[in-house]
Amino acid sequence: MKKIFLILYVSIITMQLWAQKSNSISNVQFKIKLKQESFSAFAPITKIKTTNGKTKKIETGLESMNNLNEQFQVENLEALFLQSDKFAARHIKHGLHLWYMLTIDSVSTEQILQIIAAYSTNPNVEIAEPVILKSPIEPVVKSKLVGGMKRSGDEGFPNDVLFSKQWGLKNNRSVGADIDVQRAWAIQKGDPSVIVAVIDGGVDYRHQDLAASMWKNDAEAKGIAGVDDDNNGFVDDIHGWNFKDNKSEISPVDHGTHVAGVIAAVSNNSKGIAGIAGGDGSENGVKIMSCQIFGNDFFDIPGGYEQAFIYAADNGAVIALNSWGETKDGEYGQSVLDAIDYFIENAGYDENNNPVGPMQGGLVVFAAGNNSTEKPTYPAFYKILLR
Ligand SMILES: [Ca+2]
Ligand SMILES: [Ca+2]
Ligand SMILES: [Ca+2]
Repeated sequence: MKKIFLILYVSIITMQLWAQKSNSISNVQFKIKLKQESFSAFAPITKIKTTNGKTKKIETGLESMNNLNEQFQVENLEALFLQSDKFAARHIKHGLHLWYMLTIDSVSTEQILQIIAAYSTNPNVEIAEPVILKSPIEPVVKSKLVGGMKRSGDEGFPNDVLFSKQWGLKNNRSVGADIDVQRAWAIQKGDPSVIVAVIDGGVDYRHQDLAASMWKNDAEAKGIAGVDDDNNGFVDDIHGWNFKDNKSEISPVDHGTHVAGVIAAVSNNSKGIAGIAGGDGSENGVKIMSCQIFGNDFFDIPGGYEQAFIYAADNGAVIALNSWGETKDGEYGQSVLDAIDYFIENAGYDENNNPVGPMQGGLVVFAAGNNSTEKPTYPAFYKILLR
């Protein structure tokens, strides 16, 4: 399996010059993590003040937090992570149940930082942090390099019509410009037991070069529409989940589809490109689970990032592929890192901690960005990731 990791790791290196959008944090939402000892008394309910009939009052069972909620006119307070009966024990072990997202009326950046500071000093709060906006890492330079030049002995594989343009995989003109993929393919071309979660824009799961590589949740595919057939908390999640709109239908997005194609476009099918782990022509490459966090508009979806890692781990993915980053250099959301830690520790295990799938423990890959900066950009800078 290490060979698969290497193949995917190298695939990230091949991604070209990238840029990131300007720094920013949400002006309407922020996150808190309760202290464990405060959780038993925490019981958030929303009341509507009768004085004017409009102002919401979020009561929590914790007096000092009620006061903060009232002072800053908190409009909504809800769990950041979906509660799961099946995986409750390991969710609680990782403290996922302690995270909440709070929503207020839009304020200035300076004001929301002051509000977050006030929550940080509350005796019931372990962490209060902003929602740092994220953006996909996008190509900004087109290469004129060419590739696909086969060596003697390579004849016949792969036969994909666009392989000659995949200079990042195979290139005999510019030394070091490729990943010399055919040497890797001599060892391993992919493995359908490996499920790769593409946490990105939605993957075009009907695409002629991707349809056969999509992960399929059989219980839902063969189940009843509108029913959560596998009782995983997500209704009709056949190929993944659309966290952007919180629904089952995946909206195809160029960026996510591109990333999925690099990994697992069906190889040797005479169509399109060859995926790096797209199999040998028998549709036996790795499988793609689409965890959609971006749309074509690339707006940030607070909360979906964290939840995507949990969904992926709890539903069989063992590799999480990410081509996005925080837009604020050097800063990160601890909730995102907690979700990454969860994936790394729990992927490949069932709810009873029994090994399932091709490997135990998940591998998280992030694009490091390529904007010629020495500044750390998270989550790629997180020390336990491949990047
Ligand atoms: Ca389901
Ligand atoms: Ca269903
Ligand atoms: Ca192909």
